[in-house]
Amino acid sequence: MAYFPDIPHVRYEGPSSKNPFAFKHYNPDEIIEGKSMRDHMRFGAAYWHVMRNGLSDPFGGATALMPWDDQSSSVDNALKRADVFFEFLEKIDIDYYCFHDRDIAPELNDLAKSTAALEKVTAHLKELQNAHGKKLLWGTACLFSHARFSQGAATSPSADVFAYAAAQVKAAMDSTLALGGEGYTFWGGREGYSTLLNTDMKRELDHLAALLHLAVDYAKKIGFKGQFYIEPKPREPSTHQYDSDAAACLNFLRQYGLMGHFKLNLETNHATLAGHTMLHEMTVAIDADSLGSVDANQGDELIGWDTDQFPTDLYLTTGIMQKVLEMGGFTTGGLNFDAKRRRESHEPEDLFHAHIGGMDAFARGLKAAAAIRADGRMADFVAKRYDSWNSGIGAKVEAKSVTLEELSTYALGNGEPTIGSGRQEMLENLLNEFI
Ligand code: XLS
Ligand code: NI
Ligand code: NI
Repeated sequence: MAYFPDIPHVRYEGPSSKNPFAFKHYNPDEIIEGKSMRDHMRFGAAYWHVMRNGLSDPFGGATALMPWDDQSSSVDNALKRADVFFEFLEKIDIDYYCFHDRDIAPELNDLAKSTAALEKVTAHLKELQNAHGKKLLWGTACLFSHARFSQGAATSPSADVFAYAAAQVKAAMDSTLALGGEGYTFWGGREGYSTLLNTDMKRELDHLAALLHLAVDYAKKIGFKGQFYIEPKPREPSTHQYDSDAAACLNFLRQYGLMGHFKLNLETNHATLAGHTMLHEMTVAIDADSLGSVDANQGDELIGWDTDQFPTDLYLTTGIMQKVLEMGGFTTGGLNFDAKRRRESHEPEDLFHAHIGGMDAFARGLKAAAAIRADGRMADFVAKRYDSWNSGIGAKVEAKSVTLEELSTYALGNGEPTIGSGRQEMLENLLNEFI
């Protein structure tokens, strides 16, 4: 272990610990609702943020110190980064990771060479996974950084660009399969438009669906059994991204016959960019039996960008874990920290503080969520609020055994309806009992 010499293995020391390199709340083996915290969370680290994000912003260059990285596009540099990453995973005690093809291996501006580099790094990652007992949550192809994708990848006006994107997806799927990846994600950063003046939206969406169908077919061919995900995001980088939110993604999947093949990978900051809360997005996905995985982060209300901050808001983590428990837990998915340090937090040890904070925040969220469920008052209130649907006229409507005329006759004979309070403030107070 050579790259973080001053950082110890991070362990659970309990809430009274003052050690900044210890978990105060995340106790991996603690059992909650019959399952260990480790298995509830299935934490993942994002290769792109941990290893490749120099922390530049639109006004300034990279600040992150990465003494192990010679900044070259050599395969050797890529292999070394993988070693650093696994030392990080080991010390922070995170079991899973996620990557883009071009995070782990260099873009060499030559498809054959880039693919060969990807294969080399993949073989090394496989050795590292075995040596450290780590697993791949999902892989993906970067179809948004290179200039060739500036006008889209699957939705490019150029069929040749589409083919190039398809080749990258094929290679990234091969690599994900080789690494036993439990999922494969499509995030359409450039799948959208800058202006409708030059855009044939119908045709572009047809092409996007075509690529996803091709990926599903290819998965069958190579025996990839992992879960496919679509990750919604409304904008940044493009003006409008087709996968703008959970509802839009689900509509797209239904329209193109892809519902059974894809679930959603929801990211908190993308929900807020879409003008929704994360809980709204999770509810929409769960109700359609389509919540797959979570990119865990949070945004900044004042900046309003996709700032990808580490999640520290306990209301947020409590809400997310309530939803995760409600759906019966993750199967292939997990909590992937798609989050970066602030530009000012440029030292390697900040990687640790950032992830420790996120893991502890989710541990507190999980405990609070389980306590709210055990208490039962919140669920009881909601159930009672809809009591009128359990019998009488409500039950008939739900059973679809009533006509509009019958409802009219019923209402005419029923007088002015009364309705109970929504009790929002009481419920907010109740929530606060657990935070
Ligand atoms: C960017 C996205 C991206 C995806 C993977 O905003 O969150 O990081 O998770 O391509
Ligand atoms: Ni993401
Ligand atoms: Ni994002």
